[in-house]
Amino acid sequence: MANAERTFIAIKLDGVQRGLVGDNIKRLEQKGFRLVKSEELLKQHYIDLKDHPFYPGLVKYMNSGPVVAMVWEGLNVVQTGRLMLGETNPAEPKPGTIPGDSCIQVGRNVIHGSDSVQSAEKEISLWFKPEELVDHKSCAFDWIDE
Ligand code: DAT
Ligand code: MG
Repeated sequence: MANAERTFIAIKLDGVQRGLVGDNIKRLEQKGFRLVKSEELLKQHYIDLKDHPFYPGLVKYMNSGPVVAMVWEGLNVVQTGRLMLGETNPAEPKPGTIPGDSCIQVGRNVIHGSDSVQSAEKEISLWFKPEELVDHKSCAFDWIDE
């Protein structure tokens, strides 16, 4: 590919603390730079669906480009995250949910969230080494949680 120079970019702790992660990524996307980091873990990630006819297509699609993998934390984050993510199938849209507002195809539903605390634990350990997960207290914590 032409213009394939690459750089490493990290949003630093003050950017994280100040809630500027999304805005900084948005600026790079808007400029037209391409996100490169790719993970080859998708077969394993979706292994429970291996008997479904859509499994090979799902893995192929998920492996065809970079994925932004994150771990988020907070009160009831698994269940509330799933509510924000809405139905798996965006043909049954719930306006206000992420897929409900951004997609039309079940196989192109933009965002994944673990469906239980147990699968979250499994998925987090598949995608990240324990030492990559930094325990820190956000400066906003006391204004959000108690
Ligand atoms: P979820 O992602 O809501 O946990 P899932 O685990 O059943 O749902 O499915 C995982 C992904 O597989 C889903 O995000 C998109 C794809 N998928 C599910 N059902 C599908 C179908 N009937 N046809 C094509 N892709 C499907
Ligand atoms: Mg699932």
